[in-house]
Parts: sequence; structure tokens; C-alpha cells
Amino acid sequence: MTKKRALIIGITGQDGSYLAEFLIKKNYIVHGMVRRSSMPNTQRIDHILSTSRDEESSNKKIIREYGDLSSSENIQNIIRRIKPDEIYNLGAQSHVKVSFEIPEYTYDIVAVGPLRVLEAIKNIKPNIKYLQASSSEMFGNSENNIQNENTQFNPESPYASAKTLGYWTTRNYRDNFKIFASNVIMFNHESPRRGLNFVTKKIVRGLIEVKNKKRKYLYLGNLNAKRDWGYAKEYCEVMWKMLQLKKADDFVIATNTHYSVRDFVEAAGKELNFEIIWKGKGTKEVGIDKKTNKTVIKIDPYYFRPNDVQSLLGDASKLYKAIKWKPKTSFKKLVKIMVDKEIELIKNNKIY
Ligand code: NAP
Ligand code: F7E
Repeated sequence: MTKKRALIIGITGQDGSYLAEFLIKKNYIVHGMVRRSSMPNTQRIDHILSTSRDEESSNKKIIREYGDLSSSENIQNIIRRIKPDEIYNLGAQSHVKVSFEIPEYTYDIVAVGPLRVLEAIKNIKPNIKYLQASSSEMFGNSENNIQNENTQFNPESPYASAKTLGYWTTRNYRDNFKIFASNVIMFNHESPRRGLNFVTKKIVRGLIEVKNKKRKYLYLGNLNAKRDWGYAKEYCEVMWKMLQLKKADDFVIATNTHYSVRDFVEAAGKELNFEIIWKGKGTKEVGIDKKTNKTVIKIDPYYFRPNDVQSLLGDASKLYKAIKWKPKTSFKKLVKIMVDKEIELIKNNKIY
């Protein structure tokens, strides 16, 4: 049987790396778009990166395609050459706070990027199946306490607005040009491979460094924001399943539970034998380790956003029904997975 060929855009990121491992296990030939950088940016995929460009000899490995979502020409060349069966667009400037600082760049990659890929699919090989990584940030501070596919979007950051454009472009190419193009509307999902400047990974690494006396305090922003935190490794399997359905469609993926940043600090602290209690208010609030009476957490207003989404909670029942899938990793388990792996990474002087 001929092997299926996938192109993953964003393969060096958290999700791209898990998806690549998954597709390799499924016997796919996997090509991945990697940005040129002056220092290695392939830490998450080095263990599966091929040294060869030949599809036959790079069995069970990824073939690197230098590329960037800012270039239509580059995207077209890659698609024309490798003629994938499936494209997973996970590439993005994915940091919400950073998007306020580089809004134009964020729009170019996050909003126009998907358009460039879909236009290339339309013109080169319209039977390619396309998956767009959409985001729960599109719901913003919603009037609905629980959000699903029918909830009105209310994007409140450049990142969220750009993702909303990407979402609609995906639907337009599905409806107007009959391309198999689906949106996976993902609520926050984390793992040991999460980028260092996202709050969960930052808390885990920061608390371990406080424990190891590498630093005195961990500085955070809004402690009260609530997120529906799932496990990234599980969500990547869903991406593949969505492209195996008979019809392209849009699905929310979430755990239907949510916790605050403060809850995450306490849970990660517990894994590390801290007992965090909170004192003070606003920017003067601190997290203290009850056992030693030492301040561990401080607030730095730098980490506040011009506008933060206060609460996200996903209803993924449409997805659960369509692909018979449910999340397996609880919040507590996720925190433990992240803490245990981070201790190992720090011991081995590694950063994912
Ligand atoms: P991530 O770790 O930040 O990875 C983003 C990937 O996009 C990296 O491979 C990055 O390359 C690549 N990228 C950045 N700019 C690019 C450009 N100009 N051209 C091509 N590639 C570019 O993000 P993630 O957490 O894996 O998320 C995957 C996707 O899901 C993203 O689109 C994100 O916006 C979306 N999403 C994530 C979540 C979540 O909670 N994780 C939730 C909803 C939606 P470098 O490694 O070179 O930077
Ligand atoms: O923030 C608060 C912050 O940056 C979560 C991306 O994957 O999920 C992610 O976006 C919350 C926010 O993720 C710090 O204000 C407090 O309320 O980890 P985050 P995010 O903004 O929810 C969505 C679904 C995506 O699509 C995105 O790509 O935590 N917070 N203190 C902090 N956040 C950060 N980063 N750093 C802090 O010090």
C-alpha cells in the first residue's frame, strides 16, 4: 500500500512535534516546515529528524523543508514538490501577549498564512486535506460561560483576531472551493514541550528553580484567569482523526474543566513540596511557602495584558460524538507529568 504523505507547518513547536511522532507511527511520510534560524530550533524533533532528503531511506523520520508562512512562493514550491495528502497548519506566532507587541507580524503569519496555504492547495492540488489550528482565544470574554462551535467569537487581541480570520478563511475555502478544510478550535493544551513563556511551563520551571535556589522568586501576571487545560499529546491524535472523517467540519477540543493560574501554581507547588498560601492584594499580592514562610511568587505588572480573557471553558461534545474520543489526562495528572519531566530536563541541562 502506498504511504500517505503529510506536511506539518509548525513542526518544531509543541504540537507539531507530537503530531510528527504520531503520524510516523501511523506509517506516514512526514515533511515538516522548519524556519531558518542562526541557532538550532529543532530540539523537540531532533530524535526524529532525518539526515536524508530521500523518502525511502528516511523511513520513520521527518524530512525538513525550510520555509516560512510569510512566503507564498515558498509554500507553493513545497506543496508542488512533495504533493502531500494532508497539511496540518500549526504554524503561528502563538503568544497572545507578544501579539500586542508585534500585531502586524502576527496578522501576517496567523491570518494571511492560512490564506497562502489554502490558495496554494486550491491551485496546485485541491484534494489535499487541510487542518487549521484555531483557538479558544477567538471566544474572548464571552457572554457564554461554556463555549462550543456555536458560540459567537469576540476576539480581543491581535492574535485572536488573526486566528478568527484564519478560521473564516478555512471555512470559505471549504464552502466556496470544496476543499476538505477543517478547523480544530483548541482550548489551551500543555505538556513538557510547552514554550517557556507560556504560563504553565513558566510556573513549573520557575518553581523548580526556586526550589533549587537558582532564583529567589517567580514573577507572574494575572493569577485569576481560568483556562481549560488539556494535554497536548492527546490533542494531536484528534487532529489526525478529524482529517479521516468523511466530511470536513469544525470542532472544539477541550476537557470541559477549568482552573485558574493560581490553582496551577498551588498544584505544581504541591508536587514540589511547597504549600503556597496567598497574602496581599493586586500587584502587592505574594505567594508564600507556608513551610518556610518564604515568599516564592511575586506579581510583575509587565505580565498583565492590555486585555486578558478571564475565563475559558470548552464544550467538546460534538467532537466526542463524531470521533468517539474523550480526554484521558486530568489537570492533576497533567501538572505531575510536567513537573516530573521538567526535573529530568533540568538535571540533563536540556530545554525543550
Ligand atoms: P508553538 O509551540 O508556539 O509552535 C508554533 C510553531 O509555528 C513553531 O514550529 C514555530 O516555529 C512555527 N512558526 C512560527 N512562526 C512561523 C512562520 N512565520 N512560518 C512558519 N512557521 C512558523 O505552538 P503550539 O502550542 O504547538 O500550537 C500549535 C498551533 O495551535 C499554533 O497555531 C497555535 O496558535 C495553535 N493553538 C495552540 C493552543 C495551545 O494551547 N497550545 C491552543 C489553541 C491554538 P519556531 O519553532 O521556529 O518558532
Ligand atoms: O496565558 C496568565 C495570562 O500565555 C494563560 C496559547 O497557546 O492558549 C494560549 O494562550 C493565562 C493568561 O496562554 C502569566 O494572562 C499570568 O490569562 O499560558 P498563556 P494563553 O494566553 O491562554 C490559547 C488557547 C492559544 O491559542 C495561544 O496560542 O495566564 N498569566 N501570569 C500569564 N501568562 C504568561 N504567559 N506569563 C505569565 O507570567
